Amino acid sequence: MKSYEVNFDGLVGPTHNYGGLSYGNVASQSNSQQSSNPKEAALQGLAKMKALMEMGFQQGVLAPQERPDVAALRRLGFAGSDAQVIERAAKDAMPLLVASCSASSMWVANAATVSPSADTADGRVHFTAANLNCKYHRSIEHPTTSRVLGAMFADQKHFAHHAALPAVAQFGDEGAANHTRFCRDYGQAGVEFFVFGRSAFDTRYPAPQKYPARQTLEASQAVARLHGLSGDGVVYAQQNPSVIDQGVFHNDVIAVGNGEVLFYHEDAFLETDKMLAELQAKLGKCGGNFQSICVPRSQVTVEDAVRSYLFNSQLLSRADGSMLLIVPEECRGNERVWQYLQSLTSSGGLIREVKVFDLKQSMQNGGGPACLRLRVALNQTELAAVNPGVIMTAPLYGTLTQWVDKHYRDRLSENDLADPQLLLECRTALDELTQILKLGAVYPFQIN
Ligand code: SUG
Repeated sequence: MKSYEVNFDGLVGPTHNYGGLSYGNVASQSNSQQSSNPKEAALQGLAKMKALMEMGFQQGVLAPQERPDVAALRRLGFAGSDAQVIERAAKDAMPLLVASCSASSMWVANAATVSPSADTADGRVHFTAANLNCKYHRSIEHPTTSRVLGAMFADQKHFAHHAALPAVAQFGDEGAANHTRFCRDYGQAGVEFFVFGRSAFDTRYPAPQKYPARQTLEASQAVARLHGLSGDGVVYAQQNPSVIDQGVFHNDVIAVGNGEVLFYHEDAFLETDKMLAELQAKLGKCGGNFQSICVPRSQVTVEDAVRSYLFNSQLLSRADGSMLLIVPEECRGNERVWQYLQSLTSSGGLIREVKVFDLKQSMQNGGGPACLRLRVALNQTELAAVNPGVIMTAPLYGTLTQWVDKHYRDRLSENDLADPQLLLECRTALDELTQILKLGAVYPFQIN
């Protein structure tokens, strides 16, 4: 049976703004307080989805969340009507209002960890929503994420959903951004590669000094257990703490893998040789031939990687067996990175082509092409069981661009977040969206 890697991209929500909320994420901090353009952000994301669909890849869409999150503000003690909750938060605790308005759910690489059915003990596709426990504005995503994923992958014969891990730093989990799957074919058992930043319970592992390590070893292990993965099908590796301190807040800022290939920076991991040998041995047992492409620091520095998001690219397998890299425009703007990419594609290796996308609105908050997508490997039967409303088609692209044009503002600054009208605009837009994507009631305002 044929199998596919389906990319589900996060649709940027109407409150996209630059809140400076992510300590340790260089772009988020340096663009704090700039005014944003939510309409442009959403259209840039949709253009990428359309382009991939037109190239013949399976493409889906993942809905944004209800923001401002009034219920979250109520939990923090703000009371009254919805408009009063927003006004009071704006007056007394603006940072909390900003956090409750973040459109950060667009970075769906952090929505969940997904294990394909070929890897799991019960032969179903498993999803664990990420608790995103490291940042308050992201920790409020998982309940809605779970409902949206449940509405997209509803058939329990094929899909199993797990609630987010306990909401404490010891189980900090950032989802697929720290998870890669290697395989010979998407439908065959593969090796799931979990990268963590620190251990919560074992002091032998080093930790970064400056910025937080968001993912713990214990969280990765719990996800592997929940999904019923076999020991032979899992490899754990530690991120180099010094790159976290240089702004690599997720592993997908310094490495990307697909199929049998890992594309990574020389400084990305600790004990790299041991890790590569384990990946090779375990993928070998699955009939695969593990290959790695190491980008040397002499050609691309960690700073270049963080600024250009070279590794936050989508590494896609084409029908002829070659690979394509989807990179953000910022890669073209960095001379060393661009030179490296030219030599990579002309060397006769596996990666033959680079395609560049303008995702500036998302990039300014530290979200590149890979952050914007959640990969779900599915066989034909499973793909047929996915809610068809979320699979990208030319008509759906048309409907969604019109929907964005109708509902989104083209300028948003911090003061606008205090406007209770924004909440009404968002709810109207999202209510229509759930009908377009045939999701049913998934948002708090639709349920309560
Ligand atoms: O969690 N930025 C996100 C970016 C997530 C990128 N995802 C992956 N690498 N997979 C984060 O730091 C910034 C929001 C703000 O500052 O307004 C933010 O949440």
